[in-house]
Amino acid sequence: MADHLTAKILKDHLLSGRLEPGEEIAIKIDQTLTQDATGTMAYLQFERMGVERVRTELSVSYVDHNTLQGSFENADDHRYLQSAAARYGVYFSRPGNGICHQVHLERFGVPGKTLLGSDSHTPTGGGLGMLAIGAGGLDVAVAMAGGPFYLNVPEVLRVNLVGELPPWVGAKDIILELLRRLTVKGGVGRIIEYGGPGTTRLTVPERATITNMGAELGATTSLFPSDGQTRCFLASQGRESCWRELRADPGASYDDEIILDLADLEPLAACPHSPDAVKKIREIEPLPVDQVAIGSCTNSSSQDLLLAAKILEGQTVHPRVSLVISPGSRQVLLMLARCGALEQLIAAGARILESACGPCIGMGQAPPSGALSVRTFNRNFQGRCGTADASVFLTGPAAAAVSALHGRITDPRQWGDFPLLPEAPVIIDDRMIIPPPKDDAGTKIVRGPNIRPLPPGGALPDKLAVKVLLKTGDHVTTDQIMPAGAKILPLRSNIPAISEFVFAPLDHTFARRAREAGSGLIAGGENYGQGSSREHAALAPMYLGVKAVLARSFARIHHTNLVNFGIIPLHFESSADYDRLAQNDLLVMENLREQLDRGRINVTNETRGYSFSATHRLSPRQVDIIKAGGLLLEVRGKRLDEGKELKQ
Ligand code: MIC
Ligand code: SF4
Repeated sequence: MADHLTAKILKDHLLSGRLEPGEEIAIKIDQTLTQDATGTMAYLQFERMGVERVRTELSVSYVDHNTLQGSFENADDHRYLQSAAARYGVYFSRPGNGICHQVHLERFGVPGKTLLGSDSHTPTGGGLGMLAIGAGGLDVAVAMAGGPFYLNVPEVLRVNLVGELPPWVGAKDIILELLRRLTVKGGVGRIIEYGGPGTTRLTVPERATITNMGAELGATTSLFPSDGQTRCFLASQGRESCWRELRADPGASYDDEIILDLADLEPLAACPHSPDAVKKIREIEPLPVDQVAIGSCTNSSSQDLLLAAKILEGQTVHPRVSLVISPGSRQVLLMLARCGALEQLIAAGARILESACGPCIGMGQAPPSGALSVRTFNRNFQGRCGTADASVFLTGPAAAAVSALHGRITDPRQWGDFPLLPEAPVIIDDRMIIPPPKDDAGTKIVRGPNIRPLPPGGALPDKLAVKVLLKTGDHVTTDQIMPAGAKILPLRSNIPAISEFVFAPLDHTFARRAREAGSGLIAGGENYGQGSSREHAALAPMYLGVKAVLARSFARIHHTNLVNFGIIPLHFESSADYDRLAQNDLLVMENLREQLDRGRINVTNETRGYSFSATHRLSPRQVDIIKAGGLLLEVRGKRLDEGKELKQ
């Protein structure tokens, strides 16, 4: 039978279940990655499992998000992560070494392997032909302990790339065009597999820009074949021996297919406040620009930054614009320094930031009030940049650099003929990656005062009588449920403290009201919980007493995170049921355990005097997790593998 690439990798890693769309399967995870903002919690959970060393082929702990050290919290977490990595056999990428996805692509990714990461942009690795999936920290902790990763078999959408990109049109425009066509929920329940003649000229960093932003489509992951481009990239990283050819069999059939003619594309931008609000740049120019930010895990490769440097060479950033640049990795920064591009950027007035997430997650560089910021990033949700009334436009690096010069959003084609770019010098430098010692050699784990114990969950009661604490619209992001930014991110390992900010961007009274109510329910619209993988968007509401979320539909990672922390994700059966419900209504669900087994839950709205049915999309395994009060409680006493007991 002719298999697509997704089927080949899934078959190689299948532990249980059938490869039929919608079926729950368990797969073996070869590699894991964590980053500091989700990692501290993931290693605290891993510690609870009582496993001596990680059981993956490779696990890496990155520090790239919480790098502003305004006080002791982030530095304490970094020290905890470094000691936990040494203790449990994990590579540690030190602060300043770069953004997890860029460094993983450069130094660790291997075609055909599975990668599970506690960050929603883990699919960046699909640019190398890996099956790379984002998940909550607890799922990654289980994978580090040798446990399987469960997922519902997604449909596979083939994107057939044909034709050739015109000058000044890049990888970012390809993924923005897909976002325009498919929207932020177009990829939900799907893996996007790229193929066709248009793929062959795309380099691995370009492919990684595209697979990175598959997360914005809501896709489980995205992947490219492993071909000559892949080999060439791995060779440039001194890792050609990891290469193997991987492609779909001729004649493989897909659940759906779209054709994208690259020749038809032109420079695009995602307009505020959603990555799918895509327009042609020439239709929105010449809006005045206050800030330009080049970097993030989407567009910070040497190729991207060499292009920006060439555009800026010998010129000066417009007086109104603050231009900030965060190279994706220390290797990229070293390379810019060696070939002179760094000097060009500095001379043009760029403010060079460290190789980290930085402004992408609101860690500094918040734009001024009411400002317009052009960013090469992947998310432009309102307020994520740190300024509630700022407008963020997402573009490729060429449009960003040209806009920084003009002080207005500008189609990069106005710059002139596409410049000849210098060859990037080869630099391989792993000195900021600390390999784990052969054994734990008595490593002591160091915990600062910011690291608080995990809050306990509790077994599911048989009756719930809960108030609707909040009713939201569609596409609520995890940035809205559990905001990030320089003030809140340092509290990621302190759930009591961070829970004060739950839903703060939507309703700053939420935490107080939830505490007063003691327990409650959230009513959501479509695609509830899109965006970040942060399990804090489930863990902190759980801490505040949220027992269930009743929504029209959910984003994949958040749905799993809710289950993992014992919050029941329920679906409205009809839009009329969603419309009738109001904040503060009292909802009662009886015989909950039995009703969960049946898949349909009768809900009585005591306040308004009517009943309706809700459903769920939980597997029997997930129903058991919910009944136990969450995954950590459910795995207690269970054998994960090789007869090793998991401790609670
Ligand atoms: C993001 O881009 O939103 C983050 C910050 O990288 C998150 C992870 C987190 O919240 O720590 C993600 O994408 O998963
Ligand atoms: Fe970091 Fe931004 Fe990428 Fe998230 S999207 S990993 S915050 S660079």
